[in-house]
Amino acid sequence: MKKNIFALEGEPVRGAIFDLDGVLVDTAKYHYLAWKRLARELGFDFTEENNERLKGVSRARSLEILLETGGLSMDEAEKAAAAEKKNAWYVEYLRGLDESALLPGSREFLEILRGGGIPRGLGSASKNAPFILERLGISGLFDAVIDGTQVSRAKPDPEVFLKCARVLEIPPARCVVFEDSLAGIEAAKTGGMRAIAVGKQENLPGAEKYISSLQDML
Ligand code: B16
Ligand code: MG
Repeated sequence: MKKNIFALEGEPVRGAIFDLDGVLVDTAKYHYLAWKRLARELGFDFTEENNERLKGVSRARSLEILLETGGLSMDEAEKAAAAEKKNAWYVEYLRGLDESALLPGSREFLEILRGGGIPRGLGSASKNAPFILERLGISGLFDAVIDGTQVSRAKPDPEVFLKCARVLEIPPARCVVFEDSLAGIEAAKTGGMRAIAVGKQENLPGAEKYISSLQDML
């Protein structure tokens, strides 16, 4: 393995934490199909541009943004039912997911880290994360998986990444987080971690390094 695979200045990184959607896999299109279907049922159109606001955001908050877009309101029980309906459609779409949905370099980079003795964690807002990892055939490459069912505060709160670092038994300052959302970059930094952004600097200010996919880490 290369000496400093992360190519970051300062203290050597001892652990890597990955966001799921947008970093390891592109499930945004399935989220979009399901939200669009819900919007259609509610009587309005939800565009791809509208969908950008949902990336990295929790399911409950995503629904609020969708309702805002359509100029609608719901009580708590209606919201719970609508979110459940969207999720059932989303999970149905996920059944078509397989290894080919992995973003470039994902498996290879995880394997390089494993070979180099660098522990790997997952820190995702998605409550479907374990199922998605299973479908992608990469569950076995992680030492810790923290998902939306294990946190009470969504990104940009650092809870998901701090819990992950704790399970990996690595101090936050020695972990690097790979993220594609602004909320996620903020969460990593608030948690005292290093952040590598998958995306462009103008959209994701504040990271230490920018890559277009994990392929750039190979
Ligand atoms: P679920 P990440 C996030 O995953 C997605 O980016 C976001 O669009 C989604 O609303 C959220 O998970 C919740 O997902 O409905 O499956 O619980 O980027 O944090 O891996
Ligand atoms: Mg993401």
